[in-house]
Amino acid sequence: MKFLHAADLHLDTPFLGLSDLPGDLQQRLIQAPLAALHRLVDLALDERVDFVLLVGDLFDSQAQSVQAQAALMSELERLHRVQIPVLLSFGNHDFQPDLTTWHFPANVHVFGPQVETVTLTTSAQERVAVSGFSYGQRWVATDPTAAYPLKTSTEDYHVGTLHGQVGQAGDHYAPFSVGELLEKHYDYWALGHIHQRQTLNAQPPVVYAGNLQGRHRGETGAKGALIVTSRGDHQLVPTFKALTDIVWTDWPVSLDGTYSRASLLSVLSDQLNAQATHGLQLVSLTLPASVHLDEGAELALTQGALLAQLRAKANAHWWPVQIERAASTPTTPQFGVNAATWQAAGQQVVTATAIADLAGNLLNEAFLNTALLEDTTPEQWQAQVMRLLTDQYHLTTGGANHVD
Ligand SMILES: [Mn+2]
Repeated sequence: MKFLHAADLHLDTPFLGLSDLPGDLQQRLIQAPLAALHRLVDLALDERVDFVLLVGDLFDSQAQSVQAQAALMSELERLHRVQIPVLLSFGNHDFQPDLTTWHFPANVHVFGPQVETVTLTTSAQERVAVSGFSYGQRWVATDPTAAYPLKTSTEDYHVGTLHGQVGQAGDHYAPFSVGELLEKHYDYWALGHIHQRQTLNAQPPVVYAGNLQGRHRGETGAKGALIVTSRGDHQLVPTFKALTDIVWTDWPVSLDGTYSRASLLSVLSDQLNAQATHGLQLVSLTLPASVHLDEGAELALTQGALLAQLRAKANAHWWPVQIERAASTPTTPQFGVNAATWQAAGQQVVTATAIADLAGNLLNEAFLNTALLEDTTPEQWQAQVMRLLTDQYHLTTGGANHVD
């Protein structure tokens, strides 16, 4: 059997912080999630999959644009026409208190707020059970694993779908442990929520498909979906398929010697022209700490003129989002705390719960709500807060750990 595992489509994603982008690139980017969805359906048709799993966060928010809704419906209809079932759930971004307002094509099963199991028969006459649930509210703070049934002997395969992340009861995104998932004896766990594609267990696979389209410079690299195929030994094996040609890239530039504004500009644009030859790369450049810039180049870098001039040289395949210089590694602590102590303090103070408590009623503000709904792990929150602190107060910790 063969199925498609995708998650975190975020069809209405706002792509914050790109107001400087030229109009045509901005339009391409705004259309990118819908274009990726169209390619996803193309892929399902080409691969003749037995079914499609969409594991939460189809939309960026609880209320959607008519355009995104219509696009999703018409893409699901394409699958309906060839009788490919779709099993989908809503996640923390697009949680739905009332599923009765949705009218999907007949090939679509929407998981309800309680874990339920659907049984399908593949083209090879295998029986496949698929279990999952949707978010009915913004947070699911209990471990959902107990509600998933064990695999039974009447099924050839059992697939779990789960939008959440590893954590403890009280965490906001359906906290689970990999061990608990494995105890269900499923053949595959299709995860959503974390936007970075990753494998939590190799066999049976417990896998995040990642999101369909990177939405900001923190979501780098190829994005797409997984085609999962059964092998002769009954194991299920996921294969990544890229579905977007607009990719965010971190680029540590290699530079050597001394540069004027003009020579720096030409070496950067030459290297970008050579490196980015297809699709569109939204590039965050980092100059090495050791590079020597003359006065004019230094001023152009710090005041933004260098970025503006590089943007003027951009072609259809690359766009510089920002240019930074790598922080030089300090050799002596400036405030008498070592890196390990600093990290330990951060872990205690900066927790998802603490941040949610601090936010309180501010969660009613849409923009803050969106920021908090970002799929940020406690480690990422810690890194971000600690980085802000170090930047703000020019703190250093002896350089043992680069916070990134
Ligand atoms: Mn998401």
